[in-house]
Amino acid sequence: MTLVEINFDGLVGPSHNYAGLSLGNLAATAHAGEISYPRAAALQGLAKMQGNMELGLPQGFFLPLPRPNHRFLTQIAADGNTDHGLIAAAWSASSMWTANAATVSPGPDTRDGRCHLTTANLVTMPHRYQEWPDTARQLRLAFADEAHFAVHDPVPACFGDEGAANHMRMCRTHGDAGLEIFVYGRRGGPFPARQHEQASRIVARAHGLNPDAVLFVEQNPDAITAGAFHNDVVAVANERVLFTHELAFADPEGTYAAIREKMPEAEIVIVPASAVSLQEAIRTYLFNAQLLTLPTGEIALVIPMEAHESPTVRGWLDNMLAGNGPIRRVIPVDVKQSMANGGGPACLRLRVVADPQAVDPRFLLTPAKVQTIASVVEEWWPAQIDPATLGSTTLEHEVATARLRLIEALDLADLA
Ligand code: SUG
Repeated sequence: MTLVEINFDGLVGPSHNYAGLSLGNLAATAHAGEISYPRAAALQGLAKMQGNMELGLPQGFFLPLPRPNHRFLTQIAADGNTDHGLIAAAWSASSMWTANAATVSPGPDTRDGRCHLTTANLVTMPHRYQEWPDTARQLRLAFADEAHFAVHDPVPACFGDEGAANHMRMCRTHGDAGLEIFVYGRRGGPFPARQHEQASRIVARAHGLNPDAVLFVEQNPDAITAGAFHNDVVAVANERVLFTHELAFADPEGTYAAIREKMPEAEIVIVPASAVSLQEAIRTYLFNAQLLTLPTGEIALVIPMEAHESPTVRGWLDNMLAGNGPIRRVIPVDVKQSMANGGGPACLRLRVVADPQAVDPRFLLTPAKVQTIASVVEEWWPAQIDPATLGSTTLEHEVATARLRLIEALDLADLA
């Protein structure tokens, strides 16, 4: 059995829009009310997946969830007088950010040797809370093989859980036992702390993690206040490398020391605020990057174009590459449509360490499937959406038909 890291990206749904629903997510709030381009958004996401696949990395995907979500509209007793923001919630394509779909503990870390996934409850925001039942259904299909996987329902809704976006794993190689680092928020000025400590602790217990190979770390409240609504906006880890902003954690020195104690070979790459301010890091999503081990063993950072285009960030990265640190390559990608809603390259993927043979092959990307998905998107995805039109029956027909065409093309009628 070969355990490898598979990145499962969320295909951007046909209802992708800018409704401005996420308080504390500065990009989403800034773009509220603008016209979105779902077709371009989906093609950008697909190009990112294709790029990573062409680097020789296994790539998976998840389908967009059914929108508008009639189950949610019924639950909120929507009628003609319902607030437009709540109606818009039922149309949100937010499941594209699969880093929030679940928290994943690979088999080498767990008591029973299976890969455990806990579906995130996403209770803090209504448009995200509606995701989990359909997400759990999709996870149970993709990871149906119970000899290898255990998919859990969410933790109780009194504890906010936003999944892998607040979870980092460090290890020698992906297939070795790792150190799992759970980052929670306590305070965040005017913004909610979306990941609760107790949710993280429940997930760690439910996954059967070794208590000696787990850390619980508080996120810096100033980072939340500055717009880092998830830890993955200010830090990312891969194998022995942690790439972090100096202001990511409430107690940075204590956090680094605890990591080094448990994993002496850890390499911590810290970007000081004097080089890149927290504001610039959050504006450009430098840390919302995919930190990947290429088949050559080289570690690469897949960053959003916004980071590449920032002279400050670019200057820091160029210096880093000129030195002899562990990150040897920087690859910029254009995911601007997702970025305008506060979702960078890292938000768009869920990392699962597993044997690809154990995964339902319908969720694994191939060059042929890239073509299939691209042609469905080009033919059926709306070119643009004005969020004021969410709720219209014409748009509903367009969005539902588009998703159905994709389901047919990918032989995933189980998710219809
Ligand atoms: O939950 N944006 C998402 C972005 C999620 C990013 N994920 C990670 N950091 N892993 C969110 O805030 C915007 C939707 C809107 O406003 O219409 C939104 O939900």
